[in-house]
Amino acid sequence: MSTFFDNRLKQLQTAHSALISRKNEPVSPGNGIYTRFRYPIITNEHVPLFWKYDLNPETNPFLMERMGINCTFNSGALYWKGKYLLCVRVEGLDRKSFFAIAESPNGIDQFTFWDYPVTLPETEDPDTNVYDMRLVAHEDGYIYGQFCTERKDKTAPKFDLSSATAQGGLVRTKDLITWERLPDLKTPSPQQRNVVLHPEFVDGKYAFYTRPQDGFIDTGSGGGIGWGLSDSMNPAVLTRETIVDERIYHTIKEVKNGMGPAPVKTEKGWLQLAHGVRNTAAGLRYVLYLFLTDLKDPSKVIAKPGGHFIAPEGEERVGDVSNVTFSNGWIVTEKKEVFIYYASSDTRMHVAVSTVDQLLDYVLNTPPDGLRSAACVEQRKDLIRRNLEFLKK
Ligand code: M1P
Repeated sequence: MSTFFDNRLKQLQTAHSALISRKNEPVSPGNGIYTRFRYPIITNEHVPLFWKYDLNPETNPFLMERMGINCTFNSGALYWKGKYLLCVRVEGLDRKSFFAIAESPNGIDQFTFWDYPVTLPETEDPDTNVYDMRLVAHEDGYIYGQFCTERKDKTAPKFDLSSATAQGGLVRTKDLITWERLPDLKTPSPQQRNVVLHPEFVDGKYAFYTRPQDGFIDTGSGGGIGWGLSDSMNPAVLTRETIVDERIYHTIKEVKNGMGPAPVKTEKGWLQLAHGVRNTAAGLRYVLYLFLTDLKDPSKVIAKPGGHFIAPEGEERVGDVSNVTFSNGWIVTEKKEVFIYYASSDTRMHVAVSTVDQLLDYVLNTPPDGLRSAACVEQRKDLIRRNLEFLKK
């Protein structure tokens, strides 16, 4: 091995190990709803060196990257065999995404990737791109993955190389190594993204949150987050979609919204994490919001705080698609801590930590969106009045 190659390899290894072993730090005092952490938990620099470099000095004397990684984001999450697992959307420099499992002993740092990415079987209509896997341990005993499968729109004119179609891809596994591909979810809508399987049977059926959309980007007549029931997972077919959480003018979810991870069951209802999108002069802004649905009927909203729950802050605001926070994974521990995994600007992964009690307090006691400036200022005046009276005592 040449001295040059040897030195460069050592430098790369030292930097990589320092990054993987770096301790994360809570950012205080925070907002009392959750605690953010100082460092992103997974970036493109976290992937193993042997995914990017040819480590043989004879075939790669300059030790250059042969297959770089662009970003690591939108990750499904699962607590499994005592480890915090993320199913990360990894995007190569070639713009194709694939899935890879990274694990951590504590959920906030030391995330390391398993040696190989996920081998995802294809259907007879191969996916061009796959992304945003939700991992759901269903009560039927399988771990299901729901992801977006994107293919070129075959009906588009020849010169149009951008039009695509999005559908709900489905896989299942028992060991997170061997995956069985199921037919794509069938729904009444032309396209689907942000499909999420509810973890329990509802009326003896598999229940899905959907996001009906007319086009690849625009939801068009798709009114918000949808809901439907299927007799089976193979194939999963929804003959009817109803709207659970609608898009509303001049709110954080005016342009579109979509379910995040599968909901968390609590004594007061199902905690639901979703993203809402609005348009601005600088492009779309994606924020996260939280709401609660009924324990018996998870499609019935029973508490809906106004405004966003998490929005991009500081460095999170900038990336490949700036001004975006997106979440498709969270983990609840036996101690009822909640690890919320979110990506910023389609570039890197972060964690925010809360508890079931804090999140229930948030959803049950945050005023709903007043929908008009005058109503919102009255809500705030009420808070101010109560505080000033309390402080006088
Ligand atoms: O670029 C922001 C997000 O855009 C899409 O989400 P939605 O379907 O709600 O618009 C997805 O491509 C998502 O991966 C991406 O983070």
